[in-house]
Amino acid sequence: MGALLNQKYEKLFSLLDINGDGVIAEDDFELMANRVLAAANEERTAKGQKYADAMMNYWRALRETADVDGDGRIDQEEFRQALGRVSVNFDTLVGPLYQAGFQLADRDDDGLVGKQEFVTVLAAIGVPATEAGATFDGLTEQSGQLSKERFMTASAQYYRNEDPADNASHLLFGAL
Ligand SMILES: [Ca+2]
Ligand SMILES: [Ca+2]
Repeated sequence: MGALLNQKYEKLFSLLDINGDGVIAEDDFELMANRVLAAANEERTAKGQKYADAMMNYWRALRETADVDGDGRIDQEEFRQALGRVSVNFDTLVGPLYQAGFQLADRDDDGLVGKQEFVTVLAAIGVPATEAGATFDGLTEQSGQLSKERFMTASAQYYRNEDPADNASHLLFGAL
């Protein structure tokens, strides 16, 4: 595995292990969903429910692929090995989570997310606000509006690593 992809996977692992106990488990996903929904003020909306569902679906897919011994916990090495397999099916397994996340951030549903909306959601999953702001500027080339298409391209790039030159996508979750 390339060094860059490895760094990105380590970054993802550290964010997903939101309670910091060294393994990824269902409680991390519950905590993350709750934080994001609270930050977006969508705790009791259809949009919020869609996001929470997408997050649990992602967790189930990850568990099925990664949790070889079936104890419900995924350590860093299991995560690294499984993510490549999950990411092959980005559109069906991972994509829906990012779509739901984008919709959550897109308060007025016009298909565009502003910087503050973006930073709010990323800060809720543990990305420092300054790094999230820099990521937003990179993804949007300073245009101030992030389109759903650009966000989905960047999130797929983050996992698939098909275009090493797409620097903005590598920084999707902050500095590596
Ligand atoms: Ca954990
Ligand atoms: Ca919008």
